[in-house]
Amino acid sequence: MTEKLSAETRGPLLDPLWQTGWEMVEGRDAIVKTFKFKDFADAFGWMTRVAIWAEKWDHHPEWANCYDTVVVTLSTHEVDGLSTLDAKLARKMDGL
Ligand code: HBI
Repeated sequence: MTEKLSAETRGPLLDPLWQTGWEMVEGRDAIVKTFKFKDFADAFGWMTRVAIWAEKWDHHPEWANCYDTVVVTLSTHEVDGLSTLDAKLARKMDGL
């Protein structure tokens, strides 16, 4: 069963993400980041690579793409907030 990150455990997991441009969503236990790419093809290619990991981990982003930009929000529906899966997928996205 996926657990919601507690106030005690979330620090070490989330702190590195603030350094790479992730932020908390106002009024929601979720994180958001805007990714910019060279063009649409690059943005879509990156989304495709992310999608493979999302399927593998059964954990999917909420995202919107406009040309060279992808705005990504991560949260875990099952716990209505952040879980380790969100931190894991965020780290993967930063590395792709
Ligand atoms: N993706 N972000 C997110 N949060 C979830 O809770 C989630 C998901 N993808 C698939 C998934 N849960 C399934 O495990 C459940 O819909 C059954």
